[in-house]
Amino acid sequence: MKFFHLGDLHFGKMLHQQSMAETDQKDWIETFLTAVDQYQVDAVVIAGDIYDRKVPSPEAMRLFDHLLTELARRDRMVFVIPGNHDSSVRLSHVSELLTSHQIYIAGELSREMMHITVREGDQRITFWLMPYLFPKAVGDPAVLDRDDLGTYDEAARALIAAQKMDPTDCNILVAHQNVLASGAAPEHSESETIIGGLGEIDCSAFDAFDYVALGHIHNAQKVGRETIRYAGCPLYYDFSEINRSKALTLVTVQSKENIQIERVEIPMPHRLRQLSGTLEELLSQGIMLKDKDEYYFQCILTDKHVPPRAMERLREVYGERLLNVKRSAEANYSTNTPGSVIKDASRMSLEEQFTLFYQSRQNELPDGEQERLLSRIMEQQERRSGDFYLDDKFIPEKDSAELIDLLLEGMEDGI
Ligand SMILES: [Mn+2]
Repeated sequence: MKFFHLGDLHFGKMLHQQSMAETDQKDWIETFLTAVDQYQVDAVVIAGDIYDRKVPSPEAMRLFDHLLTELARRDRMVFVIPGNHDSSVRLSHVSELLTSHQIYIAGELSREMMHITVREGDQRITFWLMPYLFPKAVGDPAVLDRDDLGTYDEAARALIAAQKMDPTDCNILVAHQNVLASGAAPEHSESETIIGGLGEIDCSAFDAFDYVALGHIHNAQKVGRETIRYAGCPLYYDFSEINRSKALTLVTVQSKENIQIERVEIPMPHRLRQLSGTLEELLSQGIMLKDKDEYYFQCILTDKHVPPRAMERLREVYGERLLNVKRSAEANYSTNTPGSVIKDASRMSLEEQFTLFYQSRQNELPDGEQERLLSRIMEQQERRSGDFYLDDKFIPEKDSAELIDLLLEGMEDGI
């Protein structure tokens, strides 16, 4: 059996101010479907972060609708789990009905992981769908009912140990977590929302699986062994990804012992290009460029003093494809390059953690208005209970992401 392993689609993602939903993401789906036909895959695995937001935009929902419809029309199986950006309840809406089309979407965590067995001759291949997890959710009375699961690693191991797996099956896990090989952190990209040291699970937790289809880290890579892999995000979601090649991960299961992995390159709707120079240099370079339509641009200004209307003047030459203008002093500034990973976020205040997450998601610091909104949302959430754990222990990876979503929605709604 053959399948494409995808992750981190982030439908609805904005690249700077540009929405990708009706441009690159829409085009990517068509290219991807062509690859599905060409490679005759039996299934498509999507390892979380289908959407960029827990409350996706209508455009983003239309994309996922279209992708699933087209895969069902082609009679392909689809396995989906929610990532930390997705709402498990919204993502798995009507999922039971979809199983009749061989579309399997895991929803909220449960003691028994959703799993689907496919027979190929004598070989049984079982897909285990593990929704994005954190210790408190796994310890919940509705899941394992334990209060001794302190770390993500313990939680993942406990949940896996509770599954009735047949070791003669070819067992494939689909997960969306921060997975490391003996303490070595995977290579990060700046379009992720990850703070180093948080949510780590060692890859040995997955020893029982023959292939692990991971999402969460946006750079495609293996973790430890060849058969534990991050698919990486399919499109360029940050200018730091300029030099990465984007490709699909094609997995061929010959047998439990023989799993082949190939990288399949498909055309990108646009590539990213970063240019640097003084405003005058960038303007004349822009006039000379012939293939501007193939790129999205970021310009780094090296002028000592940034000339007035720099963005506007550059846009006259580069058009809407120019997404961002930075001063060179800010160009190397980043919050989560591997060298500057923040190790102990648990000692930070909620506001500090939020600021870090906001920076890594939005590429800028929250302003006064956003901070004011944050405290208002926190006040409201503290009065409620259920969705949030702010009253008890703040879970940075989960709660900051949710707060940012709430904040962004709040800004869009004009509250
Ligand atoms: Mn992601």
